[in-house]
Amino acid sequence: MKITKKVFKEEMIQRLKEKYAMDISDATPQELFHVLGSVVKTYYADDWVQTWKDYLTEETKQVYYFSIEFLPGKMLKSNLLNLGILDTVRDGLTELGFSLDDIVDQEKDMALGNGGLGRLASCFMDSIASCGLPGNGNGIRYDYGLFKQRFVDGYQVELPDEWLNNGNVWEVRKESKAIDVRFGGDVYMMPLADGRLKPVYENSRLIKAVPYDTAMVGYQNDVVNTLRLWSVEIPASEESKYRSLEDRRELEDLTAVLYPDDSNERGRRIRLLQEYFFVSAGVQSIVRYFKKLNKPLTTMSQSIAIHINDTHPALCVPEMMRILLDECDLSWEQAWEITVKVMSYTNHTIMSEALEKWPIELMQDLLPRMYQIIEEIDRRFVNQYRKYYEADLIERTRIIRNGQVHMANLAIIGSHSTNGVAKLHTDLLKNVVLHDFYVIFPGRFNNKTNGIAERRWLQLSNEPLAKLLDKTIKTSWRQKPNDLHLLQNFVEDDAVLSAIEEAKYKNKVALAQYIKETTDIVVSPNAIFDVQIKRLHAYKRQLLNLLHILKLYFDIKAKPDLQMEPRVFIFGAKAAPSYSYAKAIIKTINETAQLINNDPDVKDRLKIVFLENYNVTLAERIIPAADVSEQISLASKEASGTSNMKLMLNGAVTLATLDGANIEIRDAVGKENIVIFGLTEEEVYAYYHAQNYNALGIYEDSPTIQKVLNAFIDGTIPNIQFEGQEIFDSLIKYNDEFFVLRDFDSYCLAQKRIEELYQDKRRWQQISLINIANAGKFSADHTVERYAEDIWQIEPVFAHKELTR
Ligand code: NTF
Repeated sequence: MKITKKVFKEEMIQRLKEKYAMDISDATPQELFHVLGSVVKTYYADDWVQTWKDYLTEETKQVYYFSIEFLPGKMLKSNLLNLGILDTVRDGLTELGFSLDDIVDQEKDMALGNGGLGRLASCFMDSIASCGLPGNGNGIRYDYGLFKQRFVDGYQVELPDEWLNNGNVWEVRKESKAIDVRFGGDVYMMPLADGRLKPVYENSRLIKAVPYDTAMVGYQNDVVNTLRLWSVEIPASEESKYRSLEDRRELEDLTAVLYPDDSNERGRRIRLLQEYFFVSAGVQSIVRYFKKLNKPLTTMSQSIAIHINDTHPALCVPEMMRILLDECDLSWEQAWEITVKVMSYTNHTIMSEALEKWPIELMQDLLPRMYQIIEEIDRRFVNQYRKYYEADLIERTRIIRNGQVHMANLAIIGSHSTNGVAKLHTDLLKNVVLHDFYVIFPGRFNNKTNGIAERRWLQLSNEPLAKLLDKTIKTSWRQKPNDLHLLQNFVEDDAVLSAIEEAKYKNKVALAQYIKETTDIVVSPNAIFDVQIKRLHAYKRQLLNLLHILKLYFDIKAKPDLQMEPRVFIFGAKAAPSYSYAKAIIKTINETAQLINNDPDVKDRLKIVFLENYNVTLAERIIPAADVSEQISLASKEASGTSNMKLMLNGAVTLATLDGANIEIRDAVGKENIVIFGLTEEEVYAYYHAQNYNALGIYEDSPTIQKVLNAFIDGTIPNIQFEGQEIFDSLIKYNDEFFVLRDFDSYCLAQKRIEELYQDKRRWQQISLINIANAGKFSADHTVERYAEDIWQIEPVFAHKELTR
């Protein structure tokens, strides 16, 4: 259907009248947003239904991406872009007297995730649909998303994110597709007359999982996939069991909140139940769908792939086994073969505190049948492999060990593929972290370097650059991100180089205005915008950035007329509410900002801006305006990173350690077009092996480091008596776990190099251009295509469509 401006305007006027009984001229932006959302929904409704039908009638193999987090951000503009009606709608609204951007502001940022893991899941959803791949998301519809962050006296304060307050126009509640999920009580196996065993449940509870579906609209290709998020309800049949209000509350709270830790696992009952809840609902509904196809269960892997995004959905393995054994009467061997073929797993971190483990008692208590099945998987694993490998190796890889269920072990043993998210990360999995598994299952390990949805991170968020690209290299890059390469031909073209700089400048002006409005800090768009945006975590080393800022500050204090390129250091970061060290760093950065921003001696050479409530929407504002991309984790610790890719795509120059995907970015742009510093992963491991890292020694040998660190405890930075000491101790008393001091000098030199490059204007413009031109490689479109081919064995649907048309 061709949507013209005229049709669109009429529809808006009519629907607004129907819904709010008013003329459009009287509508508020909120009302307009809701009406616009429902109009947009009608534009993809037919394709959504058709996509479902096509998958069913053509028996297309589909992937289900199970993730406990999705971080889509706002969806209005993305849907308009993908439907190909962004300009039509924008112009139509203008003619009606409204601005699309004001309406966009009304949408709540959907933040059902913490950081990289959840955002990756959402970039994948966009790319899977846009590549015409048959794939769906499966997750939890939390009533409250990731907390809203406020700063009060420089401290992080967490407020609830009531994202559903005004309703959610994109979701469709599908009551008829609800699923019962069982937990708790006791289970024993009863022998039947024919010798089979059937589970009998006593005192277990049933809860109802109700799906809410959201359309994942493909980029101008008529494909509309589904993100299915489950919400808990009490089934009518169980009403009588929930007499007290507390009982009800406990249950209804199951899908109330997202756990706000991005790597620490809090051993909480609710969390384990959440995991089982969306896994069980998802897997049951998949099997129900598969049965509609009337094919033998043994062929399930030809129709279905299930992806386990990090370990949180690892219960997919025993849940699929349960269904095949208890409900479909397959033998263990048959069920196991199917399960392993269907499942695949991605590891997203090597931080050991994030490797999920659950106490046996808790699992037995909450999920007794799951535990029985896991025990049997474990028993068979040990039995099968102890013939071939030494006992120690089997002991280290088995699932149940030291009173705990090891979820990564379950995911690896129960699936046919385990992948890391960048080359270095995958190598570390193979050679260090999961080496024992690599010995047993070498063929299961593979790399899939992360990627980003270039539609959101360039087409939508950076219109000045996108328009310039259209003018310079035509528009094919919008379909094929690799065509950004064409820009490379303009690396000597002065007009294009300055135009890129102008686009950046425009974005910096816009960000400067936002900074003024939200923080009252005045920054000059002529300064270097130096950006570090990511969760606050010790290994990501926001502290290293801060130490360097303090060094610059003391340089200025020592030499008041010091010439330097003015800099604005921009931070965006949330700390897990229980992570007190991370919160101490936030407080310290905020106090340092107060000190430096208000010191007249600094004369605008330095500014620190810590923007509140970093989320997808804020990232969309910051990234297009960034000059420098800070990717400074300790080598080996950042599995991949994805903000590095987004910033590069927007022409920022990367200042990085050789960690995660930074290495692949360096390989893509060439080492002259990135600034690398710091220990390598080998050097880090050499310290671990020799156990000879000595932070105190580094401190004692360096007057600069002494000066900077003493500022934390001698009152130079005000109001951080407690936090300053905590940070100082982490470095000196506890020997600097992430080698911040070891990398400090190297980082300062790298920052100097950034300044020199920036001062050579043309050189900087060229580096910026080269980064944009080589960012296509990191499109999530390519990443999901590789998952599709190597892991999921699914094919784009156009192939079919072309044939049948
Ligand atoms: C994150 N992991 C990693 O820390 C990032 O390096 C990576 O880019 C993203 O995953 C996506 O792969 C997590 O968020 C978690 F939860 F695993 F800690």
